[in-house]
Amino acid sequence: CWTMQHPEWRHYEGAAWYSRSFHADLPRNGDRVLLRVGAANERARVFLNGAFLGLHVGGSTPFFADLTAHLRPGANNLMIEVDNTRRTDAVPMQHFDWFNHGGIHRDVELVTVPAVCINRLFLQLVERGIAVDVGLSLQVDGIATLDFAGLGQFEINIVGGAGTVLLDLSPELWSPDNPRLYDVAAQFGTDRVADRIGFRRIERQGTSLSLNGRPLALRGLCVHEDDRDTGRVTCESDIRRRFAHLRELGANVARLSHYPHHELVAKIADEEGMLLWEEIPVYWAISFDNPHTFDNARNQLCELIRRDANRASVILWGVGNENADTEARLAFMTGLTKVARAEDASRLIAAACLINRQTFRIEDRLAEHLDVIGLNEYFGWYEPGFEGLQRLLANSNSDRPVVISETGADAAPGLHGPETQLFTEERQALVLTRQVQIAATAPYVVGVFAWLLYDFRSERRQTRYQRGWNRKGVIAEDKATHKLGFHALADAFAQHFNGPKG
Ligand code: GCB
Repeated sequence: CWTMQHPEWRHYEGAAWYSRSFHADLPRNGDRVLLRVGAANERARVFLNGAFLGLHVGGSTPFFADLTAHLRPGANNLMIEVDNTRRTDAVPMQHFDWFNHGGIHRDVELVTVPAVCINRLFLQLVERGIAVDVGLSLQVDGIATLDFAGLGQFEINIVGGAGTVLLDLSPELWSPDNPRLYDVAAQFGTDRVADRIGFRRIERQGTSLSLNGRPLALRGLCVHEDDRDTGRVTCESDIRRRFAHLRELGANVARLSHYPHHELVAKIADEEGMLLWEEIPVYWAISFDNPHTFDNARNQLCELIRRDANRASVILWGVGNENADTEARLAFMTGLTKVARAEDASRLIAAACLINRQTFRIEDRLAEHLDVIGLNEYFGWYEPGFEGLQRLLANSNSDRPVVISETGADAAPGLHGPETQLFTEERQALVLTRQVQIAATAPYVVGVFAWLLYDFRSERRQTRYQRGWNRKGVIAEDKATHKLGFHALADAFAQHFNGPKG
């Protein structure tokens, strides 16, 4: 992130150029050389040796550019222009409550692939076994093979570049208690794609959730991908520390707010047995009536789902956060639920909704298109007292599971005082305790996600306790200092929503 390179670049918004010269062997036998960019915030234009190769929009998902036609023997000059200018028609739009880091913030790789390569390998548990879906880069016919953990070698008939097969296997099921993964590899011609995949069933029945047929309650926290020193840039040890903190809290799920996080997060969650809610930044009042904005959101959703479709840890795709219930938003978000289901029928769809302030009920016309209704509410913080929450939950009814998808309070680390004093650690501890207790009384509420694990940078937060930081973390921005709220939340999770993990 250039925003973290020099203090004077911190608030720069606009275009910046990354350049690199590299030597590449010229591809043979029709091979192609692709550039893969893990993510660049927010639009990126790729040039090789002066030729424009393509534009990618969306700051958190991976994209490829085909370099083959413009590669030269000897030195090649790669340039990527990244622009983080906030726009009203973008996803997210120009207002959001996190820091607008600019730049290429994930890995950049050169990948050589044969002319016909595998670009989709999706395995999912279905009633009669495991369904395998393979897609190729060209519409050719042939036979692909699949090695399933050394347990068998299966053939997949490919017609017009795609093929499916049903494997008559009953794998040991993945769960947080037993994060069993299988090594799987598909081969077509000389191309081979390998993955480590877990198999589990996530379902809703009425107002309940189940994992592998056992009731599932969600003890969660939201997490931003933000680091005091590196911005949006993360690494394996940062991610493992995150999961260690979540486990200390007794949490079994993380909501990766409010955009796709690094792909390693879901891989490590698969390994360590943490459940995930992943989402795209359809956040606040984006341009719901603009078809280009919809295309952008749809593209980000597809890129996220295609990237993480094989991750057992991901149980929920989130299609939006806190958008008022208007006609345009309903059409836009319903459209996204359809896209998500068409891409991946094996997971549940959620969105973080708002309360209807007139009827004082959980009421949202999007609800009938969702599997899980998220409710962002801050009783005890933005609204004094908890009576409102009790009234709201008693007043509401739901035919499907509801989760509190955000709740919490700011606490300046080290600030102590009475529970009634805003910004104290005591206040935050009280809010988290009461919120979890009250939420647990509503039969249709199956979980709570506290807002959030770590304090994060947000320049719109400028009270004297915040100074550019959203302080609702139960741990400070050093990712080490535990606030009282951390222990209060751990205690509350030990008493509520602690049924079988599945
Ligand atoms: C919300 C938003 C989240 C904010 C949070 C807050 O409801 O979804 O992005 O950061 O409230 O701290 O107010």
